[in-house]
Amino acid sequence: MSYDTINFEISEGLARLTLNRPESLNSFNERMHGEVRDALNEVEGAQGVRCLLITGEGRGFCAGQDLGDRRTRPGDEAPDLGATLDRYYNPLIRTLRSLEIPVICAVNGVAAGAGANIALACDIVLAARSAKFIQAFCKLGLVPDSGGTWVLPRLLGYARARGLAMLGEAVSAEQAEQWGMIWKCVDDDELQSEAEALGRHLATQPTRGLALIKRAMNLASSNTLDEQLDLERDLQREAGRSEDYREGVTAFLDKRQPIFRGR
Ligand code: T3D
Repeated sequence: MSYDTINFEISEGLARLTLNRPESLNSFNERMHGEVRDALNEVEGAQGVRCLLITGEGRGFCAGQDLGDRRTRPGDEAPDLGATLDRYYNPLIRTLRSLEIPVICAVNGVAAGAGANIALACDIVLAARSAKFIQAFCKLGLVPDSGGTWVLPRLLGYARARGLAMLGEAVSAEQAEQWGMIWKCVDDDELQSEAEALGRHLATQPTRGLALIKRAMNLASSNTLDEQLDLERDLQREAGRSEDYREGVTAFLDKRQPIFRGR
């Protein structure tokens, strides 16, 4: 299927989704929401997709909502932004968090507004050294959305989360790495090759086990220790029944590299 606002391909177990409206820093219009939704449906439905890599075309990763679609004239009724969250952004974040494969985000440039929080919803975030993260919402009188008010305090603590949300200051990729907001900051010209290598690696790993790790991490911040211990027991029971676990142990004992099939 060909798209206007994204590039999307799947090969060797790795799905690559590139936001492609560089003239507006890959901001989201309705068409792009629809195309991203289609691509993610394909990822969810396809056999053998074992990792998803998201990045942006051009000098930005994503500047959030396309504000060109939000221009109003005096007398116009206020738009219902809650409806767009319900319809587009919230399902997107829920899908990224619940996909049963690792999702890598390669933040190639500025990530602002919902663009920043879409990146932070991914499992492993790499960012180019020149990239920055901006909670731009406050500059428009809005609230961080796409999970921003949930993820920022968890990653950074309330002091930094409040500061970023209320001031809208840019956080450089280096600062983001130092603060534990992202996995890694890499040189600009190495971002795509590092992200690709990571994606290829993850696409050969025990996909079922990685999905269970993701589930455990998703629940960790709302569970008590007792609940999390019970969850780990249940997930470990499930992981222990996978073919990949058997292969991992056998390969270790045979002193050879494991061949994981993702089952
Ligand atoms: O509305 C709802 O449905 C609710 C949901 C909201 C979710 C949200 O994401 S709200 C937040 C929306 N995003 C923003 O407020 C960010 C707006 N953009 C910026 O602040 C700046 O562009 C950046 C800090 C991201 C980058 O600055 P800079 O100086 O590197 O680039 P620039 O010159 O501002 O932008 C380059 C072009 O992209 C420019 O177009 P031009 O002049 O070359 O024709 C600019 O207008 C365009 N652009 C950037 N961001 C957006 C955009 N066009 C439409 N929408 C954008 N969000």
